[in-house]
Amino acid sequence: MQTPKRLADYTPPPLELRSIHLTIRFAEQVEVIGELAVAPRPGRSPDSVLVLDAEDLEVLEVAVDGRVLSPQDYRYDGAHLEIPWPETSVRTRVRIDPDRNTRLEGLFPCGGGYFTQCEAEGFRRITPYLDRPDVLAPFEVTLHADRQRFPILLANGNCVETGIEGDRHWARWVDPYPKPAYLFAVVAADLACVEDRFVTASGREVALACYVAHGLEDRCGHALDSLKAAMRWDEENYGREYDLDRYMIVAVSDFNMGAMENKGLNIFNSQFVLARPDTATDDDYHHIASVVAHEYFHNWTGNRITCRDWFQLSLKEGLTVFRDQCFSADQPGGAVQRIRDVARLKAMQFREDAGPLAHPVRPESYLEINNFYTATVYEKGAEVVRMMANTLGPAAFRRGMDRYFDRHDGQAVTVEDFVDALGTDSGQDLSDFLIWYRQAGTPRLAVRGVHDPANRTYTLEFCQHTPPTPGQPDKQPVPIPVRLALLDASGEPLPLRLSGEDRANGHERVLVVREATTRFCFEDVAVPPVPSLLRGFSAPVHLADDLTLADRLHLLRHDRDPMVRWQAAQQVWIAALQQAMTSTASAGLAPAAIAGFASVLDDAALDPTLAAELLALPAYETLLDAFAPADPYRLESLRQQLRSQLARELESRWAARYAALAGRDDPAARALRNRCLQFLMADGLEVSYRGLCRRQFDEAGTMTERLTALALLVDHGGEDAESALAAFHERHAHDDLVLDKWFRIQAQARHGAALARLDALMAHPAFRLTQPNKVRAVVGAFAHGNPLHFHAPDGSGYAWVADRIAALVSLNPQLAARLAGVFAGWRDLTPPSRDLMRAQLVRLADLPGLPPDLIEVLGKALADN
Ligand code: B3K
Ligand code: ZN
Repeated sequence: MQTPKRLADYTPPPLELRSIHLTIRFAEQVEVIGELAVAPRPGRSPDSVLVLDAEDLEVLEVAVDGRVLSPQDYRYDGAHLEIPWPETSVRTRVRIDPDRNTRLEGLFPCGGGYFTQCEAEGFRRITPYLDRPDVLAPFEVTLHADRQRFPILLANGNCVETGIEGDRHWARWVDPYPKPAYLFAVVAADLACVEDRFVTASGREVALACYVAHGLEDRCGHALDSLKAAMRWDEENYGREYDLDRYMIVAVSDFNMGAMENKGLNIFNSQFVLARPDTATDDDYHHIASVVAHEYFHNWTGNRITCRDWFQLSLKEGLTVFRDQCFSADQPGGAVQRIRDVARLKAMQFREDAGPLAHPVRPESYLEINNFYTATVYEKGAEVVRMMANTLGPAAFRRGMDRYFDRHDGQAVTVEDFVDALGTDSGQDLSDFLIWYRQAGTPRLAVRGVHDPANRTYTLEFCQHTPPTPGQPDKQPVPIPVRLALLDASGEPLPLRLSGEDRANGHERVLVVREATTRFCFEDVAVPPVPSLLRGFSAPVHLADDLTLADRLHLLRHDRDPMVRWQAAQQVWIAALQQAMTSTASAGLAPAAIAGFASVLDDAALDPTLAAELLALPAYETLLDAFAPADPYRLESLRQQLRSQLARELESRWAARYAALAGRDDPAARALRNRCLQFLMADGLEVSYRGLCRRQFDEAGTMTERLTALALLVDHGGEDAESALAAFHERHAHDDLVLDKWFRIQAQARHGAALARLDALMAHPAFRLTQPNKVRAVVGAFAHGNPLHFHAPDGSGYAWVADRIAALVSLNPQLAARLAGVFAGWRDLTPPSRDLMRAQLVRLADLPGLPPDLIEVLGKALADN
């Protein structure tokens, strides 16, 4: 039984690594020679033995300080290599078997080539090493391989030498920047290369290269453009330039995650590189830009300054997500970026924070660190950085970041180091925000507004409370910055004067709620205003306000803050659902609510992208979070009924707006047009609009239009759907990435016998259980995006997913553990769903030989807290 690792047990590395030279020979078998130059750590006396991380290697030879050891002089147990204490050097020669590597950690095969993934602990599967992020060293890497099979040989840094020996060749790469092993990468493959260049602010030329499978060269343009935009943005906004002569992006089809920020040699899931208007949707374009930027931004936040230990993961991830979110908000179409980020936070992170897998942004213990690349570490972590950035204001935040880079460049540091550096120059103590890093759970912020006509005051009373989470029964208050305004009857913000101030100070303020109960009293408020709260979603909290439907519609119509408008719209839906859930009579959207949505749809001056967001129903996951424990089947059915109601009531308007946007060919118009089509295809109305939908499918000029139409057709089934699916398949049969969309749409469709369809998808020749994108497109899409069938009242959906997870456990534990997380929410359901879901967890937990990834997730999901 493995014991958890704990933040409290941190000790510095036993010695210093001066450099590493790695030689990898790709032949029938792969041999790796690791040469480490070591030095004592000042102030630490030598031990008798040194323990190196070394997983699943065949150890062929070990030499210490130049002396080759006989096998009795070292010990290897498959996980650690114990050797006599070295004075100056260690040399190991090992054999590895990448062809059997379906876990996609360490060195793995894909499409005839070899690639690596070392974060978090994959490097130990390549060579014995001190595989921990606080051990930094300059790397030199020499790769030898067959010229024909592996014409491309890449590693981090700059290529300094190459050579040819018969039908083999070699390349030597040097990365001068000391780095932890998790940022190591190599590639040996036969790939096409698309080149570009970037001139940095100081005039240095950087060669950019995008490596993809042959034939896909025309799909790299957007990734390269995004890269250049990100490079410029980091110079302009953070004063950070790129530091090597070469920046490479390599696309692979089999990858556990989105992408990896290896120094100078990013490896990407091809999903986040390849795009052409006929193969990728507007959303795909958007995600590519954001992932490319994210990995690029890591060069400073993560690579130049890295984490002391894996508990500090959010130091690089939360900060880098914050940076990529700001970048995306600055790009064309960025006006709704914040809304999309918050929608995602609410759907994923809030649920995580409310369930058995809840953990602080900086976890305190783990069994398997791969289980902590979570929405909490990433997205909530980004929210915490955002709160501190907003508290400081742009100029002081920039000074704080400059201080951070200055003070810690080349180091492996902690969250405390970051928070301290941020506040130093402006003299602001941000240490209160450390509670956000320590404490799990989403705070509930209840607010009540009281107007006193006699004294012309308006008091906002805030009460915060964070519910208990596993291992943390009692919570402290956290600082909650609330950006707010008070709107008058015409929607204009009032001047804000707090009691004790001698004059009004702006029309929007940020007030920080620090105590369990905090009151703010505003003067000169003649009539009750409508409070516009948490503008820009200024803190990651559940806001429980006492607004009426009329107040919310007032905000939806008039607020200048798009975020508040969106939150108001979401609340209107949630309130209607609340009513429908509790009453037996047919409840629905009130006429005023329908009029409110109509006014959004009719507002020709409104950015169509924003209109599309304001007209979106809350995500199913968000609803589950709001209504737990709930009958998932009923919840989704009611959600569909409300959609149908708004569809019917505004039918002619949806149709008119749809038609009016027909002449436009831009992402904003497509977003709203697709939203209109979605309502026109709601249950009850779709019979009349199938033809229109099919026409959109047939005549689409972009994947965005084609895919939305296909999804809506397939959701309802029938002949049109089948023939559209066949046409789509025929058109894209040889395009692996586009086929994923075809799989996904069918996995999410409500119509028909879902499980039979899923089985058929898995039998499709393009489906492989060893390709995570396919598994996510079928199993993941079904579990997360098909509530009616996944939560089928007989439990068959749960059993089907659990069977697939069981099949994945030994192939790819990381992916299996991630998928198993979908069952963690069993307590949010009412019986019998809750018991049926729990039964699948128990079944999985009983499987023999479970890896730590699964032991941790299943154990937590089942624990009584
Ligand atoms: N740092 C990687 C994620 C690694 C996940 C390891 N299980 C990608 C990113 O966040 O940029
Ligand atoms: Zn990242």
